[in-house]
Amino acid sequence: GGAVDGPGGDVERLRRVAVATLEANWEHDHTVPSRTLYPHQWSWDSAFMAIGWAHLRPEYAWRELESLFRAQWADGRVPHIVFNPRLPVGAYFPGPEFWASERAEAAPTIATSGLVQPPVHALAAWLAYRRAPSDPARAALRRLYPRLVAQQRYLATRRDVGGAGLACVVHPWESGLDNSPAWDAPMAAVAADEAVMRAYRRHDTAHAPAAHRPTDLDYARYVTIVASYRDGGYRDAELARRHPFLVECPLFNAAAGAAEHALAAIAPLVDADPGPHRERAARITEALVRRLYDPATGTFQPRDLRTGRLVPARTVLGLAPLILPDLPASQVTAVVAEACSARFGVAGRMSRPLPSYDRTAPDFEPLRYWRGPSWMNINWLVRRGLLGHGRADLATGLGRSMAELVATAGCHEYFHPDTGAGLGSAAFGWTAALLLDLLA
Ligand code: 9YW
Repeated sequence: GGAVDGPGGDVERLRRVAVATLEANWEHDHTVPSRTLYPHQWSWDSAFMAIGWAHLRPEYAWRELESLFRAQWADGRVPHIVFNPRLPVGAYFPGPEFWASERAEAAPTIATSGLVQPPVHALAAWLAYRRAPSDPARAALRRLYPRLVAQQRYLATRRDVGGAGLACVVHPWESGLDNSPAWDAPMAAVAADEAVMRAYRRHDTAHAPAAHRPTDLDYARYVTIVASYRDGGYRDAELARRHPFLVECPLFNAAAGAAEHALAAIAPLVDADPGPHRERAARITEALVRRLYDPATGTFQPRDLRTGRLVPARTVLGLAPLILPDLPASQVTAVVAEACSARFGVAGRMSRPLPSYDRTAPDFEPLRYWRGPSWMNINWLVRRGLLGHGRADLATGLGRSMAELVATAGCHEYFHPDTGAGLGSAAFGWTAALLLDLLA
């Protein structure tokens, strides 16, 4: 280990903060992202938690992933929220009564949302196993493998709305980067007015300043898009004809590609054939480059299926394809250049943390959630990508910057991209989990 150097005492102190945060967020069979803001189980959060638990209590990594996949739908989708039935109504908006998953044919008995999130779970399972291989870990992998395969199949078939070999997201929440400027153009086409929200009470703005969160108009549109999907029984047939938001996202699809690589590594351990996973991985990488790489900007951009056009905003989503081990050399070079540009500032010694959005853009907002602030999970993914492509020099700079953020501000949800001040929840699960992985 030792991704972060410096006086051993500092690293020990950081580790203790991360361990305490993770332990405090553990809830019978999963880890909550935040006790106040997000008290249920979130999908990609759980994958990151498992990566962290593997360093501390490997059995929790498997409980975390297995509790999430128990809520998998019959069609293979892994819901982005699994609701904890022990919590009171109103603990989160939109809650189970809004999603009404029990009315959908494919849904499990436990209440969930009907959306998905980036499929980083196979990668998490592989990393957790590699960190702490054991017989029980292998048995858990055996149980998870068919579920991970079904998750991939759902995305590759029902969600390939564009028919070009990429999965599309049907809601900004599915990207994991809710109010990223990447979604401004496709969201502008969603008909909604703020009056929609008068019927509901937001939960997030009771726990965090409104200026650090999506706007009411964003929420009105979020609710409108979910209602449309829900009222169609969360079915994916003919989405192109009837759904208001359909986008191919570079991070989401890079995660799907990385998942196939992870499944290829897992397959021999569960007596399965890695061949088909390698083939699918290659096809996803090829489709990503063909559909979402823009030679004019030298980065990856989402494609709005409603207009057929690439979204112009340059967000950190464009750097995510670096996590693909088979990304062609010319795209690696271009994306590393984008990461190192003044827009994102990655360097062997970083003067400021990696932002979620182009810091030279006129609408860069250093406080507002995914429109500028720095996030540990994205940093972790980009760092992994840099390491995988032989840029240990840059990965070291990014790793130091990540550790410094937590050393100064604690395990916050996100961080001010200039000052490093902590924003959002002060005891955030994936910040702790991924810090543990960084320090290991
Ligand atoms: C919300 C839990 C989730 C993350 C998402 C993040 C946020 C929920 O919190 O979404 O209320 O906006 O954007 O990536 O999984 O941590």
